[in-house]
Amino acid sequence: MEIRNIAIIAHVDHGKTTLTDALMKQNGGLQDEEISMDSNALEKERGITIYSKNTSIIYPSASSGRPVTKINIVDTPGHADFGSEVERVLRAVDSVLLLVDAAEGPMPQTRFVLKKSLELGFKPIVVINKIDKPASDPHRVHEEILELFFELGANEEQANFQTVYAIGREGKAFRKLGDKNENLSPLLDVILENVSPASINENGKMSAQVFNLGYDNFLGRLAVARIYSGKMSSGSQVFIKGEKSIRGGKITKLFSFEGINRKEVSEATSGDIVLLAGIPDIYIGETISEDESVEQLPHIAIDEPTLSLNFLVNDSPFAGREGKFVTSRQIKERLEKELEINVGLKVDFSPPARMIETIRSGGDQGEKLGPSFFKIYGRGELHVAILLENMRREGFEIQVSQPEVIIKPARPGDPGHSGEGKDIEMLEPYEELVIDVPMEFSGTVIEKISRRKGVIKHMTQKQNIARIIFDIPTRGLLGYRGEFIIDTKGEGIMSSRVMGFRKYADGIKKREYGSMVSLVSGKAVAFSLANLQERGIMYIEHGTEVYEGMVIGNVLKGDDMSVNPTKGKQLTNMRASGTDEAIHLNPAFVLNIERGLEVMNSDEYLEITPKSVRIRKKYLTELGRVKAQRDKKRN
Ligand SMILES: Nc1nc2c(ncn2[C@@H]2O[C@H](COP(=O)(O)OP(=O)(O)OP(=O)(O)O)[C@@H](O)[C@H]2O)c(=O)[nH]1
Ligand SMILES: [Mg+2]
Repeated sequence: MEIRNIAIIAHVDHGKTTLTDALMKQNGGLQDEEISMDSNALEKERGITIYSKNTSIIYPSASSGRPVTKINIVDTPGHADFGSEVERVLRAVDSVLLLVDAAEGPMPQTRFVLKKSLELGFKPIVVINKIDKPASDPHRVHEEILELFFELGANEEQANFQTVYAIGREGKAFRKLGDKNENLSPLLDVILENVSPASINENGKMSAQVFNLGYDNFLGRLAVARIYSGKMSSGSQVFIKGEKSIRGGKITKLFSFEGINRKEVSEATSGDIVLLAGIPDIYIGETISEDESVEQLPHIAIDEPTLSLNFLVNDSPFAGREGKFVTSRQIKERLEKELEINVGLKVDFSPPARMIETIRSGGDQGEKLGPSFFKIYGRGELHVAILLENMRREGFEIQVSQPEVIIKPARPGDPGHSGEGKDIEMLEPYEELVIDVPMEFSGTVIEKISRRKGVIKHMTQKQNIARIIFDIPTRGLLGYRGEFIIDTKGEGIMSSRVMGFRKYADGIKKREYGSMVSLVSGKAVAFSLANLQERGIMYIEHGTEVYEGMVIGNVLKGDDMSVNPTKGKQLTNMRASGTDEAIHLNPAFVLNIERGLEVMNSDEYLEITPKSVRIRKKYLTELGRVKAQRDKKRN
């Protein structure tokens, strides 16, 4: 059977997974209506794809009388934080479907994934999706895509791309606007016409390349690999060639993708995408081959992290109340497991070995726990937040410091160096930021972003919506999302992605508000919150338990402010009914991990437990904070 290998790529939310699900439903890959490619719990909850995943369909159906083909499809995540996944996936396929929302048009991630595809020499098939949207404008979007192809240096053949129109949610595709059709066959036919069959070099020596990793509790590390030649068989001895080592190994189990499921097979042939177990230290980009003489396939680059933060043992006064896993050793083991599959993540397990004594609730007291924090390097706030969210659901308690962007030196001639002068320059990550806002908000937004060192690259207007494209240091963008939502009354859309490291920008002004810190421990009461909400936005509600040093809200004007949120009204003997109802509390800005990472300050930790997310001062007492300030000034 012939095989075609494609990936579906697009900006976040342009409909990749919905289209993949529909392809599976119509072509026998999915019997159960409820099953989706977004199978992970967090993916379901958030409606975004976090991990790229493989599936396959058979088309046309055996009953059609036409020759059947297996189409391996990789559904990729659209969020920029997971962009490095896409880059790897592209190396294992022969073509891509570039989905573009018929109303939004090309967005930052569209540009990124298209650029990578063109560089690899692919001839993308463009799918203008969601043409059912009232605001859709497929003609305009087609023009914009064509412009983007040219701008990214597409050659003539690439720029002469095939376009298919689709309503992924209804499982319909059309070769031309205005066509009538009830299924996705036109898209599949275009794939068969345009994507060459995966090279069937069955008689050559086996060689395959790993482009994704997985983990199974019984089988250990798994590798997803594309076979380029020969046959791969279960139980066979193989050679592995990587950047650092050449070694032997044995494939203990082999699976091929059948729909969304993996099916154990004894053998797979050139052109197919397989999952294999048995090689515990296998890594992205490594070549698996029959014997040592087979040439190593070109290396696959992995994007560098852009920000870092520390993971610490939770030592807040409420530590150990909710979590099952709280020690440094447990956190370390969990991070080691994460590194098995989370390729964009790096962890430094050996920061200064400050020993701490932690008292575990009910556990052995004062156990030496080793280094008290680990330094985590990630691809963005969401990348880190997803890891933390998974950990808390598994029962971990943890504290983290404020994310900081990675700053690195560059010599003249190094990538990112401005070329001005001969000095070493410090570089920081920059992003391309695309903003769509109603015209009336554009002034405020431009002003705020300029203060954060964003520079306008391009500005257009359609109807009443301005689209503004900026270049901005990641550092300037950190913590801005929440403000943007408020400033645009929830009507703005912002989206960005890291473009690379460039010269460090001086003088970024961001934080204009302070923290409201509790002076006491106890239960917050409405009476006192009603007064405090005059000064800022509260993160807690009536009845929330607080501790000394916990941040319970922000202060819109000025510096930090210490307060007592537990102070009730003077009790009188007489119960004046009705008076309490007069207290009007604004809804609290309840923290979740992403919001917390965004609004926390550098002298604070975010405390994460299975049930709570709190911000706290590193130094819980006011005296401690004053001393720390003084020491800082002295040094
Ligand atoms: N109007 C309309 N909405 C659609 C269509 N296809 C998908 N959607 C909606 O668009 C949203 C995003 O769809 P997904 O399929 O999750 O998008 P995605 O590209 O996989 O998103 P990420 O994986 O997070 O990048 C969902 O709310 C879908 O219901 C369509 O054809 N028309
Ligand atoms: Mg998706």
